[in-house]
Amino acid sequence: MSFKSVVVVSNRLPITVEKVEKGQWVAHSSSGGLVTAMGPVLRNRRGKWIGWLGAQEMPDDASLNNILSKSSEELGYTLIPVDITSEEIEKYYYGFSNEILWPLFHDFLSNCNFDPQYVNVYRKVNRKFAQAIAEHTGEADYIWVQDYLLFLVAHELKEIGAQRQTGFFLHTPFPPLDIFIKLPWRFEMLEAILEYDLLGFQTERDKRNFLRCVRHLLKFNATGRGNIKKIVTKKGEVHVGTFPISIDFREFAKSAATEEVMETLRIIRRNHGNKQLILGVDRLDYTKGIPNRLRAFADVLARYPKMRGKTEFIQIVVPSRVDVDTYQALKQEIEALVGEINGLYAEEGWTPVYYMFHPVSRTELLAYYRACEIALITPLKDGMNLVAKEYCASNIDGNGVLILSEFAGAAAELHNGALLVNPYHIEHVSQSIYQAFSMELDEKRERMKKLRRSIYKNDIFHWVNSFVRTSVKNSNNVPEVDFFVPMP
Ligand code: GDG
Repeated sequence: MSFKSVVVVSNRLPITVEKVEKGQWVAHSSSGGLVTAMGPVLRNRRGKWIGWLGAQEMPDDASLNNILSKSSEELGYTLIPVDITSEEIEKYYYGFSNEILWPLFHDFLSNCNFDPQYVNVYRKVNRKFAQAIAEHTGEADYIWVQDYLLFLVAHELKEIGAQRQTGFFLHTPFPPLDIFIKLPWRFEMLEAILEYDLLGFQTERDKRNFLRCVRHLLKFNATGRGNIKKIVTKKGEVHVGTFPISIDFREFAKSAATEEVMETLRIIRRNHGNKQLILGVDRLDYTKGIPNRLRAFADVLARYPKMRGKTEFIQIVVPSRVDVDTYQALKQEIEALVGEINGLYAEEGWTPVYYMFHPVSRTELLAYYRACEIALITPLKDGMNLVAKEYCASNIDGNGVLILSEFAGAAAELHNGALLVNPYHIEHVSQSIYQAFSMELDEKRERMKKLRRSIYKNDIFHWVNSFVRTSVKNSNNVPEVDFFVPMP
């Protein structure tokens, strides 16, 4: 048999729908790295993407069909929506996924709400995804499932008797045994994960944590040398590997040089004078370490008075889950810290922290990447952190400095050029900010060259191809010639 087509399955489809005037619906395409990378693979084989439309209110049938066929035609592959009710979203998405798995997998055990009502709905929605796959794909299709919201899909496919080759990629970290073991449904979850044919993790650390949980809790040992390990279970065999996700390097480097970005860059430089700019860009989330970062910035201003008036910290926070108490409290903590620092140090012509609580356009984001001499990326834990890679790819002048948390997946690849910090060690982060502020141009260039070379070599196309190649190699299926993404 040969693989006929690739089918990507993720919680969200790569479009969002919006109701505009007179009850009309419009679709907007998403532009993340995953969408860019999967596009050519899916187009080549007339593939499919299965996911939730993300709308609280569903369009009527006629509008839905219209939107889906138009978007599918534009994208060059078929979009298949999974219908999830708002009650299911509450318990599967906000509940089990984001109040249990998200904090647990980022080592925030105290943020977990192990509400027993959530798990059944999580199972039910994973079953819905499996049913959509069974209905819209065939045995010769390759099913590639994304992220922690859909751990049970391979298991549910088997339960309903649908034979498929499946791969799974985890975008978040995988926690150490001591933390994973606290999950009340740890055995069920681990056994279900092992029902995929290939499992991909962001880093060696995550793969090692996973294999240790499997060994300790289920008594299965992994075999094999090198990246890809094999585990034989009672139900079959599964391969496990590390596949660090990346970005479309060339696209970022090209876009960063456009006239539109240059124009915005000039405006930013004009508005901030000749200060050394430090940048932070994050979704509002307790894993991103924004308060610690602000404390480190306050510390560096206190320790090195000569930095006052000469540096500014631009922090962009993209609103997320603001109606949840923990997130609201985090927002207040951030805003209180920004107020304190500005209150203490601001003077005529200088505001130390320039804070935005809204997303910026892609053009503005690229212009900020170019304008800021230092990127301060200090998550307390992160699967990868694409902002770190985007900052370097957009740094076409080659003189930026990346300060990066040891606990971001990206640190595994970028440790040679970045200044690595422990985000919990405020004084160390503060020292690193000072080191970056006073670094000689030659050293900056040397470091940035290493960073850019590594991201260029291991870009998003490399990520897709290595995952798909491993799937093909470890299955009995012969690949079709155009199964891989053509390298740009
Ligand atoms: C998960 C894992 C892993 C941010 N602000 C703006 C904006 N962004 C874009 C960035 C970047 C993306 O959002 C954020 O990506 P991250 O990787 O940092 O984080 P998560 O969303 O948490 O993603 C993570 C990732 O999956 C991939 O596997 O790296 O660890 O948690 O692309 O550019 N874009 C625009 N305006 C903004 O204000 N236009």
